[in-house]
Amino acid sequence: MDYFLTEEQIMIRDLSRQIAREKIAPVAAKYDASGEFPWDIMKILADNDFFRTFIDQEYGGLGMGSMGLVLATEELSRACGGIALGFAGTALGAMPILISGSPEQKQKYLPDIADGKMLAGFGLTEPNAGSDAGGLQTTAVKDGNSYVLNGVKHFITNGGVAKLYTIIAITDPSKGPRGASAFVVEEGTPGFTYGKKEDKMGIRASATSELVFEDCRIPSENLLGREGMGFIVAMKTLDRSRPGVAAQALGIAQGAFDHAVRYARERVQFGKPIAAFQATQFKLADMATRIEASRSLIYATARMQDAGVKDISKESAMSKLYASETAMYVTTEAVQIFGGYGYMKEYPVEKYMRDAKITQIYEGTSEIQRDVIGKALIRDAAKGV
Ligand code: COS
Repeated sequence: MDYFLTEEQIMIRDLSRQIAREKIAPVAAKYDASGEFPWDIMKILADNDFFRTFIDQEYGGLGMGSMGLVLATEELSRACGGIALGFAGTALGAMPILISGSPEQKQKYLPDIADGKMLAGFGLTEPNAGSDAGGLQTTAVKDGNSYVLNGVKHFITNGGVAKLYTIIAITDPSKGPRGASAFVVEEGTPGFTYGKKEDKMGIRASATSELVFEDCRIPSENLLGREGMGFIVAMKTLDRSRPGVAAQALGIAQGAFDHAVRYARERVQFGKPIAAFQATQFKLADMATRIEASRSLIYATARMQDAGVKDISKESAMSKLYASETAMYVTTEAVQIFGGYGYMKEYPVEKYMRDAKITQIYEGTSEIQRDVIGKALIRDAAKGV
């Protein structure tokens, strides 16, 4: 397929592909086994201006928009979905500032993120508020020129390695989701500590940790947008970041597929390579078709966003739903093509299968994506669209 990418987009795609192949693939298994954070790769990404891609030019970025983010995330994830997340999770953490930060707030934080001096994280999820993002319990109480935060955020990507977090907390408990507000909290703020570091099934090179707020006082100028806008900021953030997760899923699927085709051509059974059997070819055909369908949907959604289309909730949810289900399907089939070897850690495909699973869960489960799509369809029908 030719997606008619611009020269700049081809450049970021090819550079990402090269870094993935030369720098990430050789260390993917090591970081998967150790669960350590890949600081050396983050430095390579920073040195190659990756953190500039999703930031506007006036704040030190390259302004490559959603397409830039999607292309880079896809290619990096092809080698390792976990390592790619240090990058993509920073884009997610920066998103509330990009969406609702004032010019002063953008000037304060975005250039350092663009320079790769600090990673970012997004704090929405709590132990009792996962899919039900409206049920947050973390509070931010106004006190003079400050807000005082109390509560726990958990399963936070880049938790413990990021220096800056965008946090959604309740400022008016009487108003439900309309009582939430968005804030920036910097590492080292008194009253802000890291809790449990998670030991995960997949994406093990990605850091996931709890953020604990105990009478954590932050200046009122850390409020993003207006009080009460936090839930909307969170939903808009997810609308824009879900194509990124979809791209991560796409990269994982493509990576597993690459290994499966290579293996099918080499593995000889019954006197010929298993790629010569129709049973294998049909599997590869279905895998490749779903991968390409995911790519088409994701790129189309990213282009809608970059063209300034305001409401991309439905398309964004469709991209994430379809690509993550595809990643699970393709990686499982890749393990099947490898047979017994596929089940062994000595071979690369079982890791892809473990890494794929999270894409059906985080930034909204597949069930939540269907909920978002379904509601949008009904809304469109009511409007006669
Ligand atoms: N953009 C702008 N506004 C939005 C929006 C969007 N994408 N989605 C919802 N809103 C607005 C609604 O219009 C509504 O506004 P009003 O109060 O003016 O009517 C408000 O937000 C509440 O919306 P809704 O009633 O749909 O909220 P629900 O509590 O039913 O929750 C879902 C909606 C389930 C979609 C939301 O909670 C969600 O996305 N959950 C998943 C969270 C998630 O992805 N977590 C993963 C971790 S984050 S890394």
